[in-house]
Amino acid sequence: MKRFDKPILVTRPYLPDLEEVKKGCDEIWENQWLTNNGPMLKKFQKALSEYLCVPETNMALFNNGTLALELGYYAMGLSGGDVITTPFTFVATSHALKRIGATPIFADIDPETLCLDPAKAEKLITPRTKAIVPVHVYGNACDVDGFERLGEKYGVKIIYDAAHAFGVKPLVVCGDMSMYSFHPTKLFHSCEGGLLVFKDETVQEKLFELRNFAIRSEMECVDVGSNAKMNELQALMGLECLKKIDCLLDYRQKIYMAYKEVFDGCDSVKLIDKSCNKAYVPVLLKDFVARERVYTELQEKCNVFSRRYFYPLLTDFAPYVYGQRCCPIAEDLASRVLALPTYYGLPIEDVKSIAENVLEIVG
Ligand code: T4K
Repeated sequence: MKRFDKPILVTRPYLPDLEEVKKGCDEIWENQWLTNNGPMLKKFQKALSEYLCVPETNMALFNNGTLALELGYYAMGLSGGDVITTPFTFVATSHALKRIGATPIFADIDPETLCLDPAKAEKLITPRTKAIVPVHVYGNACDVDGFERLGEKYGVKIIYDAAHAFGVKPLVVCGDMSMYSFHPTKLFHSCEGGLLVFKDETVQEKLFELRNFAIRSEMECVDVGSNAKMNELQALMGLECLKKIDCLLDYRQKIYMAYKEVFDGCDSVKLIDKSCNKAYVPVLLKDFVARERVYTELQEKCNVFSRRYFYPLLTDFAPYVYGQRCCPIAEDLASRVLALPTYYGLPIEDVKSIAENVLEIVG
């Protein structure tokens, strides 16, 4: 079994060319403008609009994905209502609902995509339901047609947590709103950051106000807003990373293919192959015991730090225990899943060795 000299972490952020970043810093220093809708933010917004093919009127940038979600949910009027969502996600999906006074109701996931199952969600719709929040988990596409039908049939909003789905162009314009996280653990980042893309452009003004305390003018504060503005250094980092987005996406595909080559035909390690952007490389092990063994031995024997995304399930965490045992598929998959290292620059030879180590551990 190969032991790496230096630890291999589940992910490392892409760091753009420092000289280019310094040039951008010169511009920021020149402007003496550091945050509050500055020129670098406007440049970043324009570049994203071109890359995503979404008009600038239908997007808003934030200082992180969690606040983007929180203010997006709030602007869509979800406070005080029930919102059907998945327990198989990062805590932020549901925390942001709770923080605006909405109640997450958990429905089970599709065993193939690991995303919320529209049929399971439909069974939980009641007159209190204001929205459904599916998550394109790992960059796996949700059943967007299925959710669109539910949105039309029941008049509920469909808001995607697309934190993992940057670079998947067909998913950009679906539902009423989508949120992208630009955290450094994502394949594309702006140090920290979040983006909302929305169908109804009239929401933009509300979001711009909400991210700036809901201050409309020197004399007017119109709601209980937050401080969720992306600053100029974040925008610069985002701009520089966006220049390399095609390479970042290509490299993830190469890593994925290297894992696939080793795991192909193996019954005890099943690569989840639904991800459109290969943002993560999750595998399913035979059972909980096998997963825990791989997780521990990779660390102890190989110096490889995989992660159990997403275990425990949200419904095992204190704020959401009321949803425990409603989602048997999610419970089963969370107990067997393991995300293996993937990031730009991880040598392909190392990927093969990690995969071979995993096979050796499972025997
Ligand atoms: N919705 C979903 C579905 C999400 O997955 C997330 C975030 C959100 C919403 C919220 O978006 P943000 O508000 O974050 O924009 C990480 C991230 O903190 C979190 O952004 C992410 N999801 C979640 C899945 O993973 P941890 O606790 O695993 O992060 P941490 O610090 O343990 O880092 C993971 C690995 O990356 C470590 O091995 C170290 C390495 N790393 C990390 C950072 C930050 C680096 O090498 N350099 C770095 O700068 O939560």
